[in-house]
Amino acid sequence: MRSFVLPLTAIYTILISLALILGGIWAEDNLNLLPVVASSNAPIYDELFRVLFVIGIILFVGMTALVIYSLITFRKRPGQTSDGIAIEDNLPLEIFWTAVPAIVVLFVGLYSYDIYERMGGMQLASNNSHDHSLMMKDERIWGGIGTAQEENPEGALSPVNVEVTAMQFAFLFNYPKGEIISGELHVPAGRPVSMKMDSKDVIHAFWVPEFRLKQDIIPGQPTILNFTPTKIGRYPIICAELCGPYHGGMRSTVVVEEPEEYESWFNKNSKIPEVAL
Ligand SMILES: [Cu+2]
Repeated sequence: MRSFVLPLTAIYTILISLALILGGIWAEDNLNLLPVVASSNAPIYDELFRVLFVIGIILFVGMTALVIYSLITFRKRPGQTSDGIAIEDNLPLEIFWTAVPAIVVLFVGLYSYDIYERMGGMQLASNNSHDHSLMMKDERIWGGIGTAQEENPEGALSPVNVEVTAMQFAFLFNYPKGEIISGELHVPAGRPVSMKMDSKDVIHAFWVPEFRLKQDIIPGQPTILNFTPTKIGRYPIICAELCGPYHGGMRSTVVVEEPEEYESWFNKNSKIPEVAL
C-alpha cells in the first residue's frame, strides 16, 4: 500500500501545477490590464509584462491555495491537546524550494535585460553619466543615430527633434526647427521622435503609459528619449517623480497625428516660414 502513496502525490502535484500554468496563461489572455499600444516600444514591453503576469498569477494562486488548504487540513481538532509531530530536515524539499525561485529570478533578470536592450535602454545608459565625454556623445545621439530610427524600416526618415523643459509644475516642448514653444507635444505617427530633456528645478519624469516609456528629467544633466509613435490619438503625459506640492497636477498631452496634420500644425505655429520638416 505504501508504494502507492508517493506516485499518487506526484501525479496530484503535476496535475495541480499544470492547472496553475494553464490558468495563468488563460488569465494573461483574458485580463488586459494595460492601456492602448501607441509606440513601437510598447509591444516589446508588453511581452515582458505578460510573462511576469503569468508567473505572478501562478505564484499567487498556488501559494494562497496551499495556505488555505493547510489551514483547513491541519487545524487543531476538538480534544487535541498534544504538540504537533516534530519534523526536522527534508533535504530534497529544501533543494526544491531553493532551486525553483533561483531559476525563476535568474530567468526574469536575464529576460528583463534582453527587453531593456531591445527597447534601446543600453544606448540611453550613458545619458545618466556625469562623465563629460559621454555628455558630448548625448549631443550626437540627440536627433542623430537614435534607437527609434535604427528600428524604423525606413531609416531615411529624419527624427523630429524636440527639446523638453520640465519645471514645477509643467512641461514645455520646444521645436528648434520652427522655434515653436508648446504646452502640448505634437508628433507625427510612424516617424521617430528624439527628445532632449532638461529640468529647471528638481527631478521630474516624463511618462506616457500608452508609449510604455518613462524617463527621468534631471536638472543640469540632459537626458535623451527616442521613440516612434504608432497610433493616432491623444495620450496623457504624466510627471512620474514626486516633484513638489502640485506634482499631481503636472500633466500634459501628447497628440499623435497623421503626418499631414502634424505638418499643418507645425506650419501654423512655426516662426520660421517654409522650413523643411
Ligand atoms: Cu514633476
